[in-house]
Amino acid sequence: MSRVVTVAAAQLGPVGRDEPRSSVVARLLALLREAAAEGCELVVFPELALTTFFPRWHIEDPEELDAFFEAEMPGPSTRPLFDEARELGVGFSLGYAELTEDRHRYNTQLLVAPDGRFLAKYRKVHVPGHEEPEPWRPFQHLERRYFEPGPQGFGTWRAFGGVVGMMICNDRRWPETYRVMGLLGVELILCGYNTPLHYAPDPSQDVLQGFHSALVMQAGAYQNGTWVVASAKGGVEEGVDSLAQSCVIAPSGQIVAQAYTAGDELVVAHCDLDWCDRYKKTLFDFERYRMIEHYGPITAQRGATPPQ
Ligand code: CDT
Repeated sequence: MSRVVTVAAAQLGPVGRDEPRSSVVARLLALLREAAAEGCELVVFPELALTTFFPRWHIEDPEELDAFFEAEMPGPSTRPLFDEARELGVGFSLGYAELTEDRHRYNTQLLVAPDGRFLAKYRKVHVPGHEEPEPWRPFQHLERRYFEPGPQGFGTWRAFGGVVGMMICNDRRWPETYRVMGLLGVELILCGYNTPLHYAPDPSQDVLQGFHSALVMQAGAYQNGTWVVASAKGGVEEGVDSLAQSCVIAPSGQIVAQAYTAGDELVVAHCDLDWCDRYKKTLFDFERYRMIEHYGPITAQRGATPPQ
């Protein structure tokens, strides 16, 4: 039986600070319908897909902040997406700001089956940026103020005929993200991101944003023998330019499809999950070749300890 999954990274262009959920959901629905028409079984939307990237502001009014979060999923404004996806028989993965009943806040990504069943929830582990406002920056990156790290860590789930994992934006820069999922047998990693092109602590990285994003995901895919589907919210959002370049990466590490705009765009690829074993059962046969007796520091310490 073939294990080809047709996937789409459903890239979004900018979402305005005042853009209502209904307008964003209408954009998601348009991408979903286009994906269904192209035979996609799975559509991957970006990180925090329902709103503007609000961590760029110091929001002091708790009500204003809450308005960027979803206390219910699906809620009244997102239900049409769930209904339409089930109707079309298309699964999807959606990033959003989650406010739990006991008021914990997570940067979250959901996985929903083509029949509408809830399959999995992932909460971002690597939360970047800063906790306190830093007025010297042209814009803030206050993710660490607004989100707790996901306490459940990484996971993989049987879905779409294979083993699926999720990561969110900054997670993609850390090799541990891929390796943990690799050790859980991952074959298809779904990732949403919002990556500003300007990195205030070291602007020399600005021109390298596209290179670094591709570099880490291509390496992670290859070293773990997995597909990666990466979906951006790109373009100039509220004056801040963000990386587009949504893409699909094969277990060979090659980019097999990539966005060519910074707006709403579907990036479709046919992912043969059996291709993963070419890497998982050869060069990266973990059971045979990993040398875990030498990897202790990876989980025993957080920071580097150079020699005296
Ligand atoms: N959303 C997100 O995680 N963005 C970060 C920006 C860099 S850290 C301020 C990223 O890794 O792309």
